[in-house]
Amino acid sequence: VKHPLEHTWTQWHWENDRSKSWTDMLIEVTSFNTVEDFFSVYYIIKPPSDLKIFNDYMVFKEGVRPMWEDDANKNGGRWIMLLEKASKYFVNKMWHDLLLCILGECFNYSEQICGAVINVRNKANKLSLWTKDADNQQAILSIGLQMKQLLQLGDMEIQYQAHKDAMVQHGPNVNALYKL
Ligand code: M7G
Repeated sequence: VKHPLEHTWTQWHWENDRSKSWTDMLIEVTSFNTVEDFFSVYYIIKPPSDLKIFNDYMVFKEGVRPMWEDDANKNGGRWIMLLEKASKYFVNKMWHDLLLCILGECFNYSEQICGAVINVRNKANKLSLWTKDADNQQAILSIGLQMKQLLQLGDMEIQYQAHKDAMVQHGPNVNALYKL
């Protein structure tokens, strides 16, 4: 008997290809709703540390596309952590641990969670946790504090950015609504 997850989740992959638009570079890989099926996906695909620069993994609740435009994300935002000069081991561990936290419904406001993203980039990889409502201060702060505790981030900073701001601002200039 497999162990059911509370939700069905979808694994996505994004790979940069200059000839395509951002949304066309997004590929829906597979969905799973048990612990066993999650791990069979997790161990078949490459760990984030083996991805080329300009690749992303996304794991979102089924039915939520991992983009700002989706109804579940359009009023939301993300807690983001920069993984600068992090070892391969640390990058993979953070991605693994964040996935287990969302799949295992570890957050008090788990209904606010849309999904998790890892962006593999030149300067720094970025790990983020997407939430539904950028106006729900109580939920956002609770989720951020739990993310820091569960991932044992210590004094590593995480920032909350609204997707509405990320749509019009870029890179390091995106306004942070909260910092923890
Ligand atoms: P990024 O990949 O989140 O960060 O966004 P990066 O700057 O470290 O590469 C890079 C660009 O991808 C954005 O400026 C957008 O043009 C596009 N992009 C990223 N996201 C998350 C979205 C999205 O959800 N929807 C759309 N339409 N474009 C996006």
